[in-house]
Amino acid sequence: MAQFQEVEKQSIMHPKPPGLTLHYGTAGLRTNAKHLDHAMFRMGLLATLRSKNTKATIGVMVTASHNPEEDNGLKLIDPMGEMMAPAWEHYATQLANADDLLTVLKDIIEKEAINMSQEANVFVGKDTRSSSARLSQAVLDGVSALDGHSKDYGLVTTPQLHYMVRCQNTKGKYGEATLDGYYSKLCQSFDNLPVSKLLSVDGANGIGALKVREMESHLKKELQISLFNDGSQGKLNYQCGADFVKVQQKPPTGFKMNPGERYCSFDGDADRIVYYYTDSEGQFHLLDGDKIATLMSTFLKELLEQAGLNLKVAVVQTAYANGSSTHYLENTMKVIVRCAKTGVKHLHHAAQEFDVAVYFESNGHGTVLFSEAAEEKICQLAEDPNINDEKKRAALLLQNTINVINQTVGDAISDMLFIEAILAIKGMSVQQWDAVYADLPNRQLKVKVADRRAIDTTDAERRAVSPPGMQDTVDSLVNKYKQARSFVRPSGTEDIVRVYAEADTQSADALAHEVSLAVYRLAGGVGEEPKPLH
Ligand code: 16G
Ligand code: ZN
Repeated sequence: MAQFQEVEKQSIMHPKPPGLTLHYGTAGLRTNAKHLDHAMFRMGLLATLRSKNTKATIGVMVTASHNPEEDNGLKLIDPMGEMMAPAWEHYATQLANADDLLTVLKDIIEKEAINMSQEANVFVGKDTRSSSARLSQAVLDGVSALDGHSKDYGLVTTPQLHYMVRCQNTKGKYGEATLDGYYSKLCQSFDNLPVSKLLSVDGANGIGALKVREMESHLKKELQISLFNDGSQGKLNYQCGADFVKVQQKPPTGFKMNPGERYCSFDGDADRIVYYYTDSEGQFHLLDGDKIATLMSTFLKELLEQAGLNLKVAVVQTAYANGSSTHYLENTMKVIVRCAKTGVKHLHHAAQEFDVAVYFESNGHGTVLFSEAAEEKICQLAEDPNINDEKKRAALLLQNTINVINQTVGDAISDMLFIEAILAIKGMSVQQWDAVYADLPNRQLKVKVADRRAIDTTDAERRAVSPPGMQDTVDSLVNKYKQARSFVRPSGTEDIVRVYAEADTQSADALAHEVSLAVYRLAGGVGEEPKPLH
């Protein structure tokens, strides 16, 4: 077939470095940008096949998110704007590593019974990394090698590309598949909300900064944004951004904070956000994904009650969610809480089972999902002329919330607008938000092992089923501490085992260390034995 000849010819321009193995992991492909050209070309091929297979537009985002600027990677986006179905991740890995490209390609076509004469459409976007332009061209080459149509959105945030894909495949029902469409949808609903405060935004020197700037003209005066780490000087994700702030528990380097003011940080592709402030004693306070989920779910639950709508609100977290947040949500707010495996797609999937579900990872990636039935009920109520003012107000606020939220994936820009609206509507300061519950002291550590697959987990990663004795040891260590919890899991992005521990005091550090030692001894630790933190 002519198509395959074209693939063969073009693939010579995108050779695979010998001996390199890539893995399509939790959030797509990722490695040093130098080694990615062939993989990008091949993912262009895969996206085209996926498009033929689903008879819908597929998205390809070139980014390595919160990772160093020297890295790059790619995320594939399915028709409704969700991350690519796990069954296809395996094909992505196979294709990226194939020595005989055509054989693997034909194999996928046969297995999925893909009609090669079906039209294909692929949307492509990229972040601000210096390698992204070249790598996104390789993706476009892959699409055209299989006769697919492509649309290059150029510089966009990851969630913006997710949004475009969904708009396209719902024929505009979700919105217009342009940046203008995105800003108008989010900002229009925002216009109806009372907001008028200053917020400082750390753009991680990345795409989020460019896009916040672009959005400002749509925002009118409701929200005053002061942008820092806007990419004009600093390096992407370096000493700044959501991941740095969350992991280091401190503000971006070199940035002076005013006590009591609100700050937030995006990550390098603007799909994560965390908030923070310093108090009058200069103490730093972080409001992570757990605090954000609490704020959003509380707000939504109250509005649904005021509107008299019988819709269930759930919060989906991961094992990393601070125990205090889970306790508060279950016992004080009385919302349903579910725990999912780490990785956005797992949370998203779990959230789809509820009327209204807020999902967040502690690291700041999250959004809200409304079921179709829930959206319909809310819209009907908002248009009902026979309801009282309180119900009307609640229904309209819920309707605006649906529009301000990017339901396809966690979106720093959309989350920021929603959080700002909630704080304004409730007349709540960042300190009051923070005071809703107090985080339990916690610690995360990494352990190097010969093979991280030695650890296998169950119960949304909260319990280890192998190696033998691992979970019993963790249990007995946890028992020595008060209000303690700990778990171990193999990382999905690095060749290590992660350890998490929390307790009523900073003795969480000691617990995390003891559990690390147990991992080192029972799961084939390599290098030096973990040392105590203090
Ligand atoms: C990826 C995931 C993130 C998760 C992290 C865990 C997406 C878009 N990103 O970055 O959600 O928290 O992996 O990494 O799914 P780990 O497995 O190394 O702990
Ligand atoms: Zn990201």
